[in-house]
Amino acid sequence: GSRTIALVGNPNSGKTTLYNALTGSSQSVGNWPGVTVEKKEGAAKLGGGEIRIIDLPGVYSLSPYSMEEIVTRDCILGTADSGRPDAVINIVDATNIERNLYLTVQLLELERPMVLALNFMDEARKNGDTIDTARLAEALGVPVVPISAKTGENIDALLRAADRQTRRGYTLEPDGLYDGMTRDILGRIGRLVRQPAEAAGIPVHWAAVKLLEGDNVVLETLDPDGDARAAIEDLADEYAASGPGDRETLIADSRYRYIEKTVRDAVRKGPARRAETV
Ligand code: GDP
Ligand code: MG
Ligand code: K
Repeated sequence: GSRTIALVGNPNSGKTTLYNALTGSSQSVGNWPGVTVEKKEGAAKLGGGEIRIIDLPGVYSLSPYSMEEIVTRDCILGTADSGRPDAVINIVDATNIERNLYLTVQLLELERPMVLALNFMDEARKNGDTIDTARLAEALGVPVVPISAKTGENIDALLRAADRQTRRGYTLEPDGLYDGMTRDILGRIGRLVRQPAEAAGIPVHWAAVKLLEGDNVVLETLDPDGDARAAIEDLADEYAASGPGDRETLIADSRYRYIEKTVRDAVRKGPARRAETV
């Protein structure tokens, strides 16, 4: 069958512009089954064949607090009716890279094949920003393709990179994403839920992240037995006691530290933007 690529990004990251550039006029719009969030699907042409493109709702996070977030993560996991996409294009606003990468690292936690589309490169260049895309790609463990969805710059290269990713099957989360404590607790939760996660077709590592955050949708989907539930709660309590804030804040802080370091290493802002941020 034909391969499927899902577009995921923050609101206003240029998703619709990219979707239109990739699919031309062959788009169809409907609702996700059972929900009122809009779903768009179309086809992009590549080398005589077609790739199915799904445009997902704009999101900042993959928590279970909004229908947009649940639709997005269910689609990527393949637990929705649309079938599991073979790869994800994560579209990122290059002029707001640090904020946009918060969604990126949550997508990396899903360990699906992915390409980062660094959009608004025309604006970033005007601002005098320089972004070391090779370094960014190495830090994140996924290809990074600078584009401008508005002008069409590098869209073909993006589609080819995404097509290559569809043949990979998975992406490995970067080693440095979590501090040692977070990694240790995640490993211990993962061992408790390996079986139900595999049975539900949910990546064990991602399940552990969500359970540590206190995600009740994932907890009820996996429905671990009473002993495992109690053990997970004990681990979450141990984690919460290890630093300031609650479990969700601690894991978010770990992500933010990784993002700050990555941006520090790969991005140099132009003179105008440096003045803005002091
Ligand atoms: P969405 O909310 O992610 O679907 O974002 P849209 O595709 O609606 O884009 C938001 C705004 O950014 C629109 O005004 C687009 O024309 C503009 N835009 C999108 N991509 C680019 C780009 O690469 N460069 C510039 N300069 N503007 C862009
Ligand atoms: Mg849109
Ligand atoms: K605490």
